[in-house]
Amino acid sequence: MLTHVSHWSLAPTVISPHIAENIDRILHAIRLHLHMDVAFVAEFLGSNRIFRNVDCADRNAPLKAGDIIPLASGYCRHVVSGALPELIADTRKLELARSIPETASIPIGAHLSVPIKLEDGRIFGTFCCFSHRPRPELGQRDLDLLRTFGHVLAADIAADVKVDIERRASLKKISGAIAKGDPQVVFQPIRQLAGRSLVGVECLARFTTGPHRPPDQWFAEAHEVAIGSELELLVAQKAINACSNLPAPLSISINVSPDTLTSAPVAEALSGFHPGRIVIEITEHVPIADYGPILQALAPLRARGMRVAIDDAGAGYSSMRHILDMQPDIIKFDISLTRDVHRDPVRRAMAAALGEFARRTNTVLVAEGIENEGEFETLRDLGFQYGQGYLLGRPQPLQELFY
Ligand code: G
Ligand code: MN
Repeated sequence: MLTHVSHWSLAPTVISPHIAENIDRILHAIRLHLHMDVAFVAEFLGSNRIFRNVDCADRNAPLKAGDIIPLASGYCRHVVSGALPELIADTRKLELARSIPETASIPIGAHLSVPIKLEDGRIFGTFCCFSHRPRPELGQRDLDLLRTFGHVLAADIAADVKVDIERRASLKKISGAIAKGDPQVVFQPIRQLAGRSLVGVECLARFTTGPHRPPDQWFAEAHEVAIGSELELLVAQKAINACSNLPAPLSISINVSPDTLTSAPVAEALSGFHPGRIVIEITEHVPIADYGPILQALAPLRARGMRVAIDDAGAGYSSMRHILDMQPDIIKFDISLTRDVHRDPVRRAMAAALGEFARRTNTVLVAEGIENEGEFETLRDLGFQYGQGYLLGRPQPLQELFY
């Protein structure tokens, strides 16, 4: 769980594909122009260098993209510190160059290297090329060419570095919250409208760590940095652990996004509780382009007895298409439709229509966000079987629910 989070700090910068292609093209052109054997871009990573892009004349390259070599060995560190010049036409003539093991082992006869400096002065890494044989004819103009392209590379990479810095800050913030025990899970009762007896609970995430903001903003940020699904499944697992003694036949409803459903080990996260008492609430914040993969991911879970609910029906992206294409067992009537339903004939008409739809299709309806008796009675009289909301119970720790 959350493996991405624990390794974020030592990961190389994420370079976007079109920038990586640009770098490859520049390396290739420069290497041919200067008649060198190898050209590369290396990123400094703590005490290591990682070779990001390598262009090489022969197939048995002494280096390949992805190789990680300590900064302590090789030329880069010495060039950046000024101990070695950026242009070395003949490595045999410099004692420090001769003392570097790679000079003999690769071998390196001539070496050109410029630091890739970002706007803030930070050094991303180096842009280098070398030839196996000494190249006494190399001069200032060749170095200037490398420098010029070094600036082009730095400008290209800078945009990705900026995104990467923000990404790391988000990961740090989220992993910090997780380390402090977030997200915590609270449980909101779902009750029968006739008689108000408890039928299940919806598991909801809560963050106690700052910045203080609603859980959906935490999830949105986590999805932006590709750990949204891990966070969702962490909540699911915590919820299931907390519910191990939930009396039968009470159900637990767990919020899962379509993205998580199609890309993460949902079945594994939901194991450990009676599948027939699990409801998967499909929560959507972006339009769904293709329902095929979602239906495919749901099929084995449904086969084990889990039920599917469409969350927030009638709001935003949770459209009629969801209902038609996913054929849910449960439709959750959005809070925005519940609000003032007793006073607003238009909302009442919508509730009545959805009620009729549910009866004809044998779907269970749950009204969300019921806050007062007026809303409660109106929905009950329109044939809604179930509801939740502050009137019927706040989201709360499970023990308090049975207290
Ligand atoms: O999208 P979803 O329906 O899963 O989100 C439910 C959210 O709505 C939870 O954060 C919960 O705390 C909140 N909520 C639950 N009941 C009520 C209610 O009666 N009124 C309001 N305003 N919010 C509610
Ligand atoms: Mn929900």
